Amino acid sequence: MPIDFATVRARARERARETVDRDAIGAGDGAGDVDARATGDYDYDDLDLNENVIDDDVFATHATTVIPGISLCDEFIDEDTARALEARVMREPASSWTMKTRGRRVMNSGGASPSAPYRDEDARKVPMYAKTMMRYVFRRGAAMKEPNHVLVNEYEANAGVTPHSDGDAYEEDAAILTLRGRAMIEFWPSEGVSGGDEGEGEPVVSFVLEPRSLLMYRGDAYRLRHGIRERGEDVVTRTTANARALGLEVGDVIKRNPLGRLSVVFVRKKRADSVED
Ligand SMILES: O=C(O)CCC(=O)C(=O)O
Repeated sequence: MPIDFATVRARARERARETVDRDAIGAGDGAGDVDARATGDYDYDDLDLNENVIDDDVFATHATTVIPGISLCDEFIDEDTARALEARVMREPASSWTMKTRGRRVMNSGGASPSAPYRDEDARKVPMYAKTMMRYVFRRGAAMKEPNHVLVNEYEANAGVTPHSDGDAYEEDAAILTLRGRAMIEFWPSEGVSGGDEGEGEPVVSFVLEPRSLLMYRGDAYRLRHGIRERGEDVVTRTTANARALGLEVGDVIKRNPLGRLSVVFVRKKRADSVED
Protein backbone atom coordinates (compact mmCIF):
# COMPACT_ATOMS: atom_id res chain seq x y z
CA MET A 1 0.00 0.00 0.00
CA PRO A 2 1.39 3.43 -0.93
CA ILE A 3 2.70 5.56 1.90
CA ASP A 4 0.75 8.53 3.15
CA PHE A 5 3.92 10.56 3.22
CA ALA A 6 2.62 13.51 5.15
CA THR A 7 1.59 11.25 8.02
CA VAL A 8 4.85 9.34 8.02
CA ARG A 9 6.86 12.51 8.11
CA ALA A 10 4.75 13.95 10.85
CA ARG A 11 5.32 10.84 12.96
CA ALA A 12 9.08 11.01 12.44
CA ARG A 13 9.25 14.62 13.46
CA GLU A 14 7.01 14.10 16.42
CA ARG A 15 9.48 11.59 17.70
CA ALA A 16 12.36 13.99 17.13
CA ARG A 17 10.72 17.08 18.57
CA GLU A 18 8.04 16.44 21.13
CA THR A 19 6.67 19.92 20.93
CA VAL A 20 6.10 19.84 17.21
CA ASP A 21 2.76 21.06 15.93
CA ARG A 22 1.47 18.18 13.82
CA ASP A 23 -0.89 20.33 11.87
CA ALA A 24 1.95 22.43 10.56
CA ILE A 25 3.63 19.42 8.98
CA GLY A 26 2.85 17.86 5.66
CA ALA A 27 3.17 20.95 3.51
CA GLY A 28 5.87 21.08 0.92
CA ASP A 29 4.87 18.05 -1.10
CA GLY A 30 3.82 20.33 -3.89
CA ALA A 31 0.62 18.37 -4.57
CA GLY A 32 -2.15 20.91 -3.78
CA ASP A 33 0.09 23.94 -3.99
CA VAL A 34 -0.69 24.75 -7.59
CA ASP A 35 -2.63 27.95 -6.97
CA ALA A 36 -0.14 29.27 -4.47
CA ARG A 37 2.69 28.60 -6.87
CA ALA A 38 0.97 30.32 -9.73
CA THR A 39 -0.07 33.38 -7.79
CA GLY A 40 2.71 33.60 -5.20
CA ASP A 41 3.74 37.21 -4.72
CA TYR A 42 6.83 36.44 -2.66
CA ASP A 43 9.61 38.86 -3.37
CA TYR A 44 12.31 36.48 -4.45
CA ASP A 45 15.00 39.06 -3.74
CA ASP A 46 14.17 38.72 -0.05
CA LEU A 47 16.29 35.57 0.13
CA ASP A 48 18.51 36.35 3.05
CA LEU A 49 22.08 36.79 1.95
CA ASN A 50 23.26 39.13 4.63
CA GLU A 51 26.88 38.59 5.57
CA ASN A 52 26.11 37.88 9.19
CA VAL A 53 23.41 35.31 8.44
CA ILE A 54 25.50 33.15 6.17
CA ASP A 55 27.72 31.35 8.59
CA ASP A 56 26.93 27.79 7.82
CA ASP A 57 28.61 24.62 6.66
CA VAL A 58 25.59 22.81 5.44
CA PHE A 59 27.62 20.03 3.83
CA ALA A 60 29.47 19.14 7.03
CA THR A 61 26.34 19.39 9.14
CA HIS A 62 24.47 16.83 7.08
CA ALA A 63 27.28 14.65 5.68
CA THR A 64 26.39 10.98 5.56
CA THR A 65 28.72 8.47 7.04
CA VAL A 66 27.46 5.85 4.61
CA ILE A 67 29.32 7.27 1.62
CA PRO A 68 31.84 10.02 2.32
CA GLY A 69 31.34 13.01 0.06
CA ILE A 70 27.53 12.87 0.08
CA SER A 71 25.35 15.07 2.21
CA LEU A 72 21.61 15.69 2.29
CA CYS A 73 20.04 18.73 3.91
CA ASP A 74 16.30 18.12 4.33
CA GLU A 75 15.11 21.70 4.45
CA PHE A 76 17.63 23.83 2.64
CA ILE A 77 15.15 26.57 1.80
CA ASP A 78 11.84 27.59 3.31
CA GLU A 79 8.47 27.07 1.68
CA ASP A 80 8.10 30.65 0.45
CA THR A 81 11.46 30.53 -1.26
CA ALA A 82 10.71 27.16 -2.83
CA ARG A 83 7.40 28.41 -4.18
CA ALA A 84 8.96 31.59 -5.48
CA LEU A 85 11.80 29.73 -7.13
CA GLU A 86 9.47 27.29 -8.78
CA ALA A 87 7.26 30.10 -10.04
CA ARG A 88 10.33 31.93 -11.36
CA VAL A 89 11.72 28.88 -13.11
CA MET A 90 8.36 28.15 -14.72
CA ARG A 91 8.21 31.68 -16.11
CA GLU A 92 11.17 30.96 -18.37
CA PRO A 93 10.04 30.75 -21.99
CA ALA A 94 9.32 27.35 -23.49
CA SER A 95 12.23 27.91 -25.87
CA SER A 96 14.65 27.73 -22.90
CA TRP A 97 13.85 24.06 -22.36
CA THR A 98 15.08 21.06 -24.31
CA MET A 99 12.53 18.85 -26.03
CA LYS A 100 10.92 16.51 -23.58
CA THR A 101 12.48 13.06 -23.79
CA ARG A 102 10.92 10.18 -21.90
CA GLY A 103 9.00 12.60 -19.71
CA ARG A 104 11.98 14.79 -18.78
CA ARG A 105 13.03 18.19 -20.05
CA VAL A 106 16.06 20.26 -19.10
CA MET A 107 16.91 23.94 -19.03
CA ASN A 108 20.45 25.29 -18.86
CA SER A 109 20.36 28.58 -17.05
CA GLY A 110 22.96 30.58 -18.84
CA GLY A 111 22.19 29.20 -22.22
CA ALA A 112 25.44 27.34 -22.89
CA SER A 113 25.37 23.59 -23.36
CA PRO A 114 26.10 21.72 -20.12
CA SER A 115 29.21 20.13 -21.58
CA ALA A 116 30.70 23.37 -23.00
CA PRO A 117 33.54 24.85 -20.94
CA TYR A 118 32.85 27.96 -18.92
CA ARG A 119 33.52 31.34 -20.48
CA ASP A 120 33.35 34.73 -18.78
CA GLU A 121 30.51 35.85 -21.04
CA ASP A 122 28.35 32.96 -19.73
CA ALA A 123 27.83 34.91 -16.50
CA ARG A 124 25.90 37.58 -18.38
CA LYS A 125 23.38 35.01 -19.60
CA VAL A 126 22.58 33.62 -16.18
CA PRO A 127 19.30 35.05 -14.83
CA MET A 128 19.45 36.94 -11.54
CA TYR A 129 17.42 34.34 -9.63
CA ALA A 130 19.94 31.65 -10.60
CA LYS A 131 22.87 33.88 -9.62
CA THR A 132 21.27 34.56 -6.26
CA MET A 133 20.76 30.86 -5.66
CA MET A 134 24.28 29.95 -6.74
CA ARG A 135 25.63 32.49 -4.29
CA TYR A 136 23.33 31.22 -1.56
CA VAL A 137 24.43 27.61 -2.11
CA PHE A 138 28.06 28.67 -1.81
CA ARG A 139 27.59 31.00 1.14
CA ARG A 140 25.87 28.28 3.12
CA GLY A 141 28.79 25.92 2.58
CA ALA A 142 26.87 23.63 0.23
CA ALA A 143 29.53 24.03 -2.46
CA MET A 144 33.29 24.36 -2.13
CA LYS A 145 33.42 27.13 -4.74
CA GLU A 146 30.59 29.27 -6.03
CA PRO A 147 28.65 27.39 -8.73
CA ASN A 148 28.60 29.07 -12.14
CA HIS A 149 26.00 26.97 -13.95
CA VAL A 150 22.50 25.76 -13.22
CA LEU A 151 20.53 22.96 -14.84
CA VAL A 152 16.82 22.67 -14.22
CA ASN A 153 15.13 19.30 -14.68
CA GLU A 154 11.40 18.85 -14.97
CA TYR A 155 10.04 15.32 -14.85
CA GLU A 156 6.63 13.84 -15.37
CA ALA A 157 5.54 11.73 -12.41
CA ASN A 158 6.90 8.45 -13.72
CA ALA A 159 9.95 9.84 -15.50
CA GLY A 160 13.55 9.61 -14.34
CA VAL A 161 17.12 9.96 -15.44
CA THR A 162 19.29 7.03 -16.46
CA PRO A 163 22.35 6.29 -14.34
CA HIS A 164 25.21 8.62 -15.23
CA SER A 165 28.00 10.57 -13.65
CA ASP A 166 28.22 14.27 -14.29
CA GLY A 167 31.52 14.06 -16.14
CA ASP A 168 34.64 16.15 -16.56
CA ALA A 169 33.09 19.43 -17.64
CA TYR A 170 32.40 20.34 -14.01
CA GLU A 171 34.40 20.56 -10.83
CA GLU A 172 33.77 17.47 -8.69
CA ASP A 173 31.13 19.17 -6.59
CA ALA A 174 27.41 19.26 -7.37
CA ALA A 175 24.21 20.01 -5.49
CA ILE A 176 20.61 19.14 -6.37
CA LEU A 177 17.77 21.21 -4.97
CA THR A 178 14.33 19.59 -5.25
CA LEU A 179 11.53 22.12 -5.66
CA ARG A 180 8.49 20.02 -6.52
CA GLY A 181 7.70 16.33 -6.04
CA ARG A 182 9.79 13.65 -4.42
CA ALA A 183 11.73 10.79 -5.91
CA MET A 184 14.41 8.35 -4.92
CA ILE A 185 17.89 8.95 -6.27
CA GLU A 186 20.29 6.01 -6.29
CA PHE A 187 24.08 5.91 -6.55
CA TRP A 188 26.11 3.12 -8.10
CA PRO A 189 29.84 2.65 -8.49
CA SER A 190 31.30 4.54 -11.41
CA GLU A 191 31.87 2.73 -14.70
CA GLY A 192 34.85 0.48 -14.60
CA VAL A 193 34.28 -0.37 -10.97
CA SER A 194 30.86 -1.93 -11.45
CA GLY A 195 31.37 -3.24 -14.97
CA GLY A 196 28.76 -0.78 -16.24
CA ASP A 197 25.54 -2.59 -15.53
CA GLU A 198 23.47 0.58 -16.23
CA GLY A 199 22.25 0.78 -12.71
CA GLU A 200 20.69 -2.63 -12.38
CA GLY A 201 21.28 -4.22 -9.07
CA GLU A 202 21.58 -2.76 -5.65
CA PRO A 203 22.92 0.78 -5.40
CA VAL A 204 25.61 1.69 -2.87
CA VAL A 205 23.30 4.29 -1.39
CA SER A 206 19.96 5.94 -2.14
CA PHE A 207 18.04 8.91 -0.79
CA VAL A 208 14.44 10.02 -0.87
CA LEU A 209 14.69 13.56 -2.23
CA GLU A 210 11.92 15.64 -0.77
CA PRO A 211 10.85 19.12 -1.79
CA ARG A 212 13.24 21.75 -0.38
CA SER A 213 16.01 19.22 0.19
CA LEU A 214 19.53 19.78 -1.10
CA LEU A 215 21.62 16.76 -2.03
CA MET A 216 25.36 17.45 -2.29
CA TYR A 217 27.96 15.08 -3.69
CA ARG A 218 31.60 15.86 -4.17
CA GLY A 219 35.07 14.35 -4.57
CA ASP A 220 34.99 10.58 -5.09
CA ALA A 221 31.22 10.57 -4.60
CA TYR A 222 30.93 12.88 -7.62
CA ARG A 223 32.31 10.05 -9.75
CA LEU A 224 29.57 7.63 -8.72
CA ARG A 225 26.75 7.15 -11.21
CA HIS A 226 23.39 8.36 -10.05
CA GLY A 227 19.93 7.96 -11.47
CA ILE A 228 16.20 8.13 -10.83
CA ARG A 229 14.06 5.23 -11.97
CA GLU A 230 11.30 5.69 -14.51
CA ARG A 231 8.31 4.77 -12.42
CA GLY A 232 5.43 6.34 -10.53
CA GLU A 233 6.54 5.19 -7.09
CA ASP A 234 9.72 4.35 -5.24
CA VAL A 235 10.41 1.56 -2.79
CA VAL A 236 12.54 2.08 0.31
CA THR A 237 15.44 -0.38 0.53
CA ARG A 238 18.17 -1.06 3.05
CA THR A 239 20.37 1.32 1.05
CA THR A 240 18.04 4.28 1.60
CA ALA A 241 20.22 6.42 3.86
CA ASN A 242 17.55 8.86 5.02
CA ALA A 243 14.73 6.31 5.50
CA ARG A 244 14.97 6.36 9.25
CA ALA A 245 15.03 10.14 9.47
CA LEU A 246 11.81 10.16 7.48
CA GLY A 247 10.18 7.45 9.56
CA LEU A 248 10.24 4.98 6.68
CA GLU A 249 10.94 1.29 6.67
CA VAL A 250 12.35 -1.10 4.10
CA GLY A 251 9.59 -2.03 1.67
CA ASP A 252 7.60 1.19 2.12
CA VAL A 253 6.27 2.50 -1.17
CA ILE A 254 6.44 6.23 -1.84
CA LYS A 255 4.12 7.52 -4.53
CA ARG A 256 5.48 10.27 -6.75
CA ASN A 257 3.69 13.58 -7.07
CA PRO A 258 1.27 13.38 -10.03
CA LEU A 259 2.37 16.94 -10.91
CA GLY A 260 5.86 15.62 -11.49
CA ARG A 261 9.16 16.78 -10.12
CA LEU A 262 11.27 19.89 -10.54
CA SER A 263 14.92 20.03 -9.53
CA VAL A 264 17.74 22.51 -9.87
CA VAL A 265 21.31 21.25 -10.19
CA PHE A 266 24.14 23.60 -9.19
CA VAL A 267 27.55 22.92 -10.71
CA ARG A 268 30.77 24.73 -11.36
CA LYS A 269 31.90 24.39 -14.95
CA LYS A 270 35.60 24.24 -15.66
CA ARG A 271 37.20 26.72 -18.00
CA ALA A 272 38.31 25.58 -21.45
CA ASP A 273 41.95 25.25 -20.49
CA SER A 274 41.21 23.06 -17.46
CA VAL A 275 38.79 20.53 -19.00
CA GLU A 276 40.35 17.08 -19.18
CA ASP A 277 40.02 15.09 -22.41
O1 LIG B 1 16.83 15.74 -10.88
C1 LIG B 1 17.66 15.19 -10.20
O2 LIG B 1 17.54 15.07 -8.99
C2 LIG B 1 18.89 14.58 -10.85
C3 LIG B 1 19.36 15.36 -12.03
C4 LIG B 1 20.60 14.83 -12.65
O3 LIG B 1 21.09 13.81 -12.30
C5 LIG B 1 21.25 15.60 -13.70
O4 LIG B 1 20.72 16.64 -14.13
O5 LIG B 1 22.34 15.18 -14.14
